[in-house]
Amino acid sequence: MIAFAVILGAAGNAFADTRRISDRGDVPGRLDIRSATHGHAGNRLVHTISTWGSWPVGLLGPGTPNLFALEISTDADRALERVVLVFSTSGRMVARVFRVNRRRLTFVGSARASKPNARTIRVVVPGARIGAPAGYRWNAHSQFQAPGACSRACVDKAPNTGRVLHDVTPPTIVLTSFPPLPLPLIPTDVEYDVSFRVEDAGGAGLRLWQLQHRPFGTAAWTTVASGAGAGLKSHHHVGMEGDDDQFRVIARDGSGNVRVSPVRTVSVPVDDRNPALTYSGQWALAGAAGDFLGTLSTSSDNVTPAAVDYEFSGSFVAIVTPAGIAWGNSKGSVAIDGTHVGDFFPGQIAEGNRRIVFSQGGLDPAVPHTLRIVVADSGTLPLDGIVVR
Ligand SMILES: [Ca+2]
Ligand SMILES: [Ca+2]
Ligand SMILES: [Ca+2]
Repeated sequence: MIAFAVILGAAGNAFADTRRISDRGDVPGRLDIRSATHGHAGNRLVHTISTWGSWPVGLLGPGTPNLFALEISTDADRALERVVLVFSTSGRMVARVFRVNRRRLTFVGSARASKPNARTIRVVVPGARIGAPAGYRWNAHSQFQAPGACSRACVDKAPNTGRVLHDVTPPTIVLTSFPPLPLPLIPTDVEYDVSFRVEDAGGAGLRLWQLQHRPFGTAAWTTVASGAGAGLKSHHHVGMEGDDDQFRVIARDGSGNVRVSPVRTVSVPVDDRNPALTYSGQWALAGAAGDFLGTLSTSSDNVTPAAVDYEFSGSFVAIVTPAGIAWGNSKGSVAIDGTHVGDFFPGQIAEGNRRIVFSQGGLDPAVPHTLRIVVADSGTLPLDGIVVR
């Protein structure tokens, strides 16, 4: 069905990283290449090839050896894995994708071809047609035959030697020290480390990563750390009690592909020993290395009964305690603005690290609120900190 032979190149792989390939007027005939481009929209690969002179669609008709081609190497060696032939039939541009095996072509499927102007072809190839690589190396090819200088076919390539990289895959970002949403990370101190891993696939390499920060509830991001290399990164953040820090990571590869990570929120509690908390009744101060700031207030006084009050502004408030069985049947009774909103039972939560044991959202952030926790049952009630957002 394809009535012509393709003069396949044996070019090596160049490491150029340009989106546009320029080529001189270096070959006789009407298909002398002037430039070629690559780009991608999602997994659709977009290529153009432009000539120095104009030519009619019918010049590339079946039964002629005249055509354009994309020669594609999807792995590390020099051999081609795919070739996309662009020619015309019945006055329409068509593109056909072939698998190349020792210079034998096997039809894979069609691609979309058009002729946006008198000198240019444009091809849109689904990435799956060439094996969905993260990146590939390619060159443009034209061949033209006519009596005279091109009686034995004139072949032009861009670039004339080697191939150019088309990296179609943005870097990957793994937020290694950030827990999954929706629970916020609760650090043990107002200073803490965040870490993440950035890697690139597709051949262009990681060019830039940026760790960005903003206070919860604000719009603008500030870059707090950046660098050029791939790998595991760590950043030491210095915050304050009551901060809600949001972080994200942006990574760009050498071809301009960009990835933006999900946003992670780190909530620094207001400590149980913060002067803004007022205690009544009998409270003791304990605490170990695992507690926020090493402090933990406890009370068994359900007779008086003991209580703690905290005024805050925000739409969300949460109570942080170490979970575990050490607290017996203790019950904390929670009121906001004088209304009982629920209870928490620290002794019924499986042993583990400190965590949010009670939370309430949907509050009006425009007005101040009062949180009151009352020791409401026998056992020892622990309080490590309070989170407000
Ligand atoms: Ca040329
Ligand atoms: Ca890439
Ligand atoms: Ca504490």
